Amino acid sequence: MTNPMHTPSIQELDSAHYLHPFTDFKDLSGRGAKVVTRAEGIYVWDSEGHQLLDAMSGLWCVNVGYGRRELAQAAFDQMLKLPYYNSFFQTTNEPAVRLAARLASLAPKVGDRSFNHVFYSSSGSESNDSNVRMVRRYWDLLGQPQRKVIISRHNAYHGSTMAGASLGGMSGMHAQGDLPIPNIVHIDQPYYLDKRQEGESEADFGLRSARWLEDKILEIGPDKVAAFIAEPVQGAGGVIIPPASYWPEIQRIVDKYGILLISDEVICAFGRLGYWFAYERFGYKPDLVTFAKGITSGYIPLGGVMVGNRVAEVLIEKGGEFNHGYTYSGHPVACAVALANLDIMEREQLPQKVRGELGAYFASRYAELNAHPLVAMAQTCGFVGGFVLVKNSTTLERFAPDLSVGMVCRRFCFENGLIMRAVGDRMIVAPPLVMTPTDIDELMRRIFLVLDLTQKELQRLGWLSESL
Ligand code: PXG
Repeated sequence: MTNPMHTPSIQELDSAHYLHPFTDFKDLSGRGAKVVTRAEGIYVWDSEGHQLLDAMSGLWCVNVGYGRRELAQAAFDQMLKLPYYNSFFQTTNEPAVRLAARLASLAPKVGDRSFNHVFYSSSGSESNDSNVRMVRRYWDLLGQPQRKVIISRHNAYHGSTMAGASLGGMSGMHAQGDLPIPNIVHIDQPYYLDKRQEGESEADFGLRSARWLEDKILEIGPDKVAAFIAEPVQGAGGVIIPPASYWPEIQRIVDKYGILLISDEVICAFGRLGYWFAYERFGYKPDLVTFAKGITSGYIPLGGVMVGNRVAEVLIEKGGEFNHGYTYSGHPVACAVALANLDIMEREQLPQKVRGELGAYFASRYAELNAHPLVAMAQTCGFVGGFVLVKNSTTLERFAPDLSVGMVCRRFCFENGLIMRAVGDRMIVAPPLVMTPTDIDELMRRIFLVLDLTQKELQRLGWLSESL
């Protein structure tokens, strides 16, 4: 099972041939990648036998946990029956059809915004490219081709393709690719800790930050704006949970100007926030919903867009041929795995658990982190959580960004059997939805341990006073 002798040769081949995503290739090649060899439940193991509690569910995706034989069986059976066929030339396949119907039945109907159609891809990035194509086509078909601009938010993550990275608001990505592509603009994110004014309540901040959308629409000209895209809770940007007043005000604004609302739920759907789709948690009415990751719990790539009736009716009734699609749109094996994954989630009532007692237990245990002198604003929303590492938890004094305190903390995580992500000075988690209360206790024990070690290290480095 574990063969420590093997690790250096894998690492050598890795650095000789494998260019990793979002990685400084030379730096990694110097230190050697951690070789992850197996996983079960909420734990992964590396090639040296270390066990790590995976509080990131892989990359926000392994919602039902690792080692689910049913998902392997579904893939095996489907591969033998029909491993692949396309849906381009007036053909279809049963898993893709069944999954589309199942998704339509799971998506809550809100007014005229019901969801009866699905467009498939293999990833969140591709799905957001499809969104750009559908949004543009929609306005063209309605005789408003000048409506081209899609508004997004700084620090958003919408993928890594040209359109996905442009929709995203990551400055590092824009800088390397001459992005964004034309007609994509950004407003600020609703991050209370960073953007609040002196004495401003969270509720007031929620309204003010939503109105940055209205300001931008008026600046561009309302007749030129096609859509607004946002994650219900910003994930890769650091688990930025918006104030409760934010989404209702966004809804008022998109309705006032008639622009389309795209909810990018690649992270937030499929139980992550306690609902099948996250817009239900916040009560807004999107026209398009991006999904990926949790649809198959990451066991096999699959993504897509839930297309609401407002858009679908125009594309179907007026559109003629839609010149867009992927080889793997509606891949039968991926769709069969997704169906089996939804079966597990339904049978084990994972969304209900996350929005019920289990989510409440996680929220209350996680909030205990606020008592730690290094921590501020520890908060969860469903099964995502984040806090800020601060110099002083009373005054909320921050560390200088160039100290990379998050990376110091993350090093202790790895050394102490915990996978927790650092985003600047924020530490974030998105644990598998199958965590039991005992697992949550173990997660908290490990987080407190790494915080104590981080505190000692920051004091040793002289970045933190000894008196805390
Ligand atoms: N939208 C959102 C909201 C995402 O979180 C994508 C789109 C793109 O999905 P694909 O399947 O094309 O990767 C994502 C992906 C991180 C991290 O560092 C997050 C993602 C991907 C890679 C890294 O937290 N989210």
